[in-house]
Amino acid sequence: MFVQIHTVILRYLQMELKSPFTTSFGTMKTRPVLLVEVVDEDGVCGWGEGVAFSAPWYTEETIETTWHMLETFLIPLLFQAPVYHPDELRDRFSIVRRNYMAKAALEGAVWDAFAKRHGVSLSSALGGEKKEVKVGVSIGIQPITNILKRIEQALAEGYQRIKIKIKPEWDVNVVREIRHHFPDVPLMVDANSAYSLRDIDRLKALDDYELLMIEQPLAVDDIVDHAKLQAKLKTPICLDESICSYEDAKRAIELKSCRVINIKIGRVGGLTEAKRIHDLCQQHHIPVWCGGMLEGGVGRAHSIALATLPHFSLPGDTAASANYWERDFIDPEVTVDNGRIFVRQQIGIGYTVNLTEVERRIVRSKIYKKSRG
Ligand code: OSB
Ligand code: MG
Repeated sequence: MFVQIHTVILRYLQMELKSPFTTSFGTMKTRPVLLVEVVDEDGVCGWGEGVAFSAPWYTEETIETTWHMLETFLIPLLFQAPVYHPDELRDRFSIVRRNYMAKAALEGAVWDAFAKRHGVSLSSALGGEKKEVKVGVSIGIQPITNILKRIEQALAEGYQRIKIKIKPEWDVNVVREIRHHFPDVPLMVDANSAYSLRDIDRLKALDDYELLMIEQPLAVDDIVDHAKLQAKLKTPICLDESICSYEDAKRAIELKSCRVINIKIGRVGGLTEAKRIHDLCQQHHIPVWCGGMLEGGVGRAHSIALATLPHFSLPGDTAASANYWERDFIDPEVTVDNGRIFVRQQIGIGYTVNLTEVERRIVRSKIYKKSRG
């Protein structure tokens, strides 16, 4: 059995976040979403989501570069030949350097179509086993009283760990205050690369607060300095932005640049690569968890399916739809029950895309068709 895609539809949606999200880099109030729909010869559909933002602060990609890469290179490559297994796309797309979020968006849609053709859930197609996944929340930079309120609310909803964003001078003081109110809460921090080794004293001061991990403290491309820092910290370092491939993970593990890895489908170029990194980390006893990119429902569904793989042992960032949106564009919306998401067993991603909700937010869309012959 194979999937021959003959139509791809790209849709650019503008979503409004319920509350602004601030990281060490800046604030987001809206979230553009690139929805990718693929249709095969028998009319089977698959859905993927591009997770690049409108500006290149997290990685070099933006929603516009993603669109360009898909239109000019990746969709034509997909049309070129049938896909017997989505794992083949990693090689087929490798003639395009990097542009991982663009690749992941299209590959994810093919994975969904592939699972649907085989009559299985995306989770089983990937080899996932778990029937529920554990999740936490990521809380942006905001006045400390708001952070404390958000934590209280998240714990009441059962979320299994709290992550806060930090930046220089908004770190030890905030963590100390949180620990004062919540001495035992599973807590971690994410710096999105805001520090350098010159800040080592600030980072070492965080060692006193029983943090689960410090996510991406240093430069995106510097696993050498991360290794130096990890050697001086008790707290595990978790790499996010630095790990864009299996090779990156291999090098970081070898250099001891981190003790935990956050896997995001978009950042590593798709589900196939995410699974390879998962397997590598399993071999090396490096715990992994599934990161988030403030996704819409389709991206959220893909993350849930990935997190059912056995070595995803730590709670991920895939919170409920209602944590981000007044109304997500999938049915049902993603809900969290006592810090767990129950994995839907329907075929493919297990959620349906609500085209009425999609239409309300469309900025533009375009249909691409495979030429005959
Ligand atoms: O660094 O993990 C990150 C959001 C946008 C970009 C990068 C990151 C994040 C988050 C939130 O931390 C994750 C989520 O809730 O989806
Ligand atoms: Mg991060």
